[in-house]
Amino acid sequence: MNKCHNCSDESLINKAEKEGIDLVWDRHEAMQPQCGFGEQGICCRICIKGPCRIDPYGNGPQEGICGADADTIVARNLIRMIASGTAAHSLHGKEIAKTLLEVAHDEVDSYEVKDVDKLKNIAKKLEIKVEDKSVKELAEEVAYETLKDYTRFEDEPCNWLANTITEQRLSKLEDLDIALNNIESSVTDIMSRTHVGTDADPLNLLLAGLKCALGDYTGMQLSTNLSDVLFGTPEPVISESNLGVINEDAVNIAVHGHNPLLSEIIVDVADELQEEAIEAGAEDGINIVGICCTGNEVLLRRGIPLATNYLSQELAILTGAVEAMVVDVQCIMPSLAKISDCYHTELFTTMPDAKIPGATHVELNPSEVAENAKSIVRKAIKAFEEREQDKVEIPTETSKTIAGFSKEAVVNLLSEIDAEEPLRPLIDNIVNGNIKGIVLFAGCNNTKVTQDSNFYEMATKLLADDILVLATGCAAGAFAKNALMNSHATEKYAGDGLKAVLEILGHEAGLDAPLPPVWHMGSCVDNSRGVDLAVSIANKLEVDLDQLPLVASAPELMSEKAISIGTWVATLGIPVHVGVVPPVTGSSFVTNVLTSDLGDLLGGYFIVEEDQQKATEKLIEIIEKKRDDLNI
Ligand code: BF8
Ligand code: SF4
Repeated sequence: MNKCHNCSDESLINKAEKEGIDLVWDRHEAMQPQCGFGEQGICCRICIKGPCRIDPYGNGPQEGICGADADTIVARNLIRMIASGTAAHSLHGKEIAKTLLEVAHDEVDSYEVKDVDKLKNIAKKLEIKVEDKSVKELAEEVAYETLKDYTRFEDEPCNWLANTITEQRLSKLEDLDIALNNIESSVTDIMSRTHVGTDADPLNLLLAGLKCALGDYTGMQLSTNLSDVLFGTPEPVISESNLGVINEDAVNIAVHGHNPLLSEIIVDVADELQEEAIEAGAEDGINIVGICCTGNEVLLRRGIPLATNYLSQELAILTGAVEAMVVDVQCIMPSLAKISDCYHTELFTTMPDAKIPGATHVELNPSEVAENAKSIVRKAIKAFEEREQDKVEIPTETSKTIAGFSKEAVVNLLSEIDAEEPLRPLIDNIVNGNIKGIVLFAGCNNTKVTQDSNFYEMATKLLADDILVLATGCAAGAFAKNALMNSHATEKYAGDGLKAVLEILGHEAGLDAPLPPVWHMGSCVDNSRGVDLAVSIANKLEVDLDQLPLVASAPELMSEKAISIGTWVATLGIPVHVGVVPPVTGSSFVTNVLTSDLGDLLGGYFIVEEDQQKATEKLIEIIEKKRDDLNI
C-alpha cells in the first residue's frame, strides 16, 4: 500500500528513510499483525480480573470472567470511545466559553469580542434580551447561558442542542429520552454505567452512547459559535496549502492542535515580531503555517496557509526548516518530540493537560497569554540561527485554497442572488437537480488507508455526479492539499449541473471564476456549520434532516472524536459512511443496531465500507433514494 496520495510527502518519507528516522507508517508496519480481539472490540480491560477476551470463532470463552458477553463488551468499549470524544470536544468548547466570560469581566487583555453581530444573534437564539445591553453584558450572559450546558441539573435539553436542530428532531430525541441536558454528566454517566458490574444491556448502553454523542454535538456547536464571537466568523479567504507553504527564507512556526485560543495569539504576536525575525536574517520574517484543526481555524479566519493534516504532521519537521512547532491539544503525535531532536526544531507544548516528554513546556496563562506567546516566537527566531542548511528539503508543491465557508458566508454569498430568501437559489438548484445532493466529508487520516486517497477518490466521483462536497477537519486538509478547493477543481471535476451553479455563485461573489466544488467549513468542531446549513434547508423545506439528500462520510477515520461525531451525525438523522471498520464487529447485535436499527429509529445509520468505489456508489444511491422520497 502507498503511504500517501501526495507526491510532496513521498520525497520527505524517502528523506526520513535515508536519515534513519521512523515515521508513523514505519511504526504501523512494526505493529503488524494488530490484535484481532482489539480490532473487533471483544477485549475487555474494564476490571483487573481481566483482561478478558471473547473467542470470535466460538471455540474459546464466550463470556468474560464476570459473565459479560461480546455484546456487552463491544457496546461498553464503543461508548467509552464516544465519552472520550465528547470530553475532548466539549472541554475545548468550555475553555472558549470561559474565555468569553473573562473578556466580559475584563480579566484578559489579549482577547475581545470581534463579531458583535454574531454575539447578538446568539443571544437572541438563547432567548437573552439584547436591547439596552452593552457588549460585555451580553457576552457575560451568553457565556453563563452556555456554561449551563455543562452544569444543568434540571431535565431540560441543552441550550446549544435544542436551539440548533429541527423541532421534529428534538421531539424524536425527547421521545427516546436522549435529549441531553448536561454535557459533562453524559460523560460521567458513561464512565459510571460501564464500570464493572453495572449496565450490561447492550441496547441500554448504546442509547447512553447516543445521548453522550449529542454532548459532543452540543460542545461543537458552542465551540464554533463562541470562537466566531471571539475571533470572527469566517468569510471566503484565499490561501495556499501543502508542505510547500513552508518558506525557506522565513522563521517557520507551525501551529498544531485544535483550540484557536493558542493559535490566534501566536498569529497576532508573530505580526508584532516580524522585524526581529528579519534582523535575525530571515528575509521574509515570520511565516506561520497550520497543521490539523488548528491549521483549519487560522486558515479560515486569518488566511494562514495550511501545511498538512494529521498523518503527515511529522513530515513538517522533516523539511528541516520548521523552527518551532507549537501545539495545544488533541491529535498531536508524541513522536514529534523525538523527531524534533534530530533537527533544530523546538517543540512547544502549551496546555497543562497536554505535555509531551522531550518538548519545551511554555504554559499559556490566560492573564499573560501574549507574553507567553512572545517568548515562544522569540525562541523560534533564535532557533532560525541554528537551522542546518544541508538538512533542508522543502517540497515545492502548494495548492491554491479558497476556504471560509461558514453558514453565514454561504448565506451572504447567496443573498447576492436573492436578498429576501438567500437559501432559495441553493434549494432551487437542489430541487431541479443541478445539485443532486450534498456529502459532508469529515474525520481523520489513518495508517490503515493510503493518506488522503479515499477522500480524493470519493470526492472526485461525487462531484462528477453533481454532488456538492462540504469538508471539515483533516478531510478539509486532504482536499486543500490535493487542489480540490479552488476554481480550477470546479472546471476539472464538477458535473455540468454543479459547475453551472458554482459558476454563477463565483461570479456573484466577485471571483471572476467558479466557487470551489469542495467547501471548507473549518475544523472538526465546525461540523456544526454543516448542521446549521442543513437545518436551515430542512426548515425551509419543512422536512427533518433525515429527509434531505445529505450524507456524511469519514472515509479515513481514526480518533475517538470521529466516533462520537459519526454517532451524533447518525442520531441527527444523517447516514454516515465510515471507511475504516470501527471495533464493533465482534458483536453482531451492536453492528446491526449501528448499521440498521438506528436508521429505523432515527433515520441516520452507519455505512461501513472500506472500498472507496463501492462506498461512493452507496452514497449516491442513498442520495437518489432521498430525492425520490421527496419527489424531486
Ligand atoms: O479534530 S480530523 S485527526 S485533527 S480528530 Fe484529529 Fe481527526 Fe484530524 Fe482535528 Ni478531527
Ligand atoms: Fe473481564 Fe468482566 Fe472484568 Fe471485563 S469487566 S475485564 S469482562 S471480568
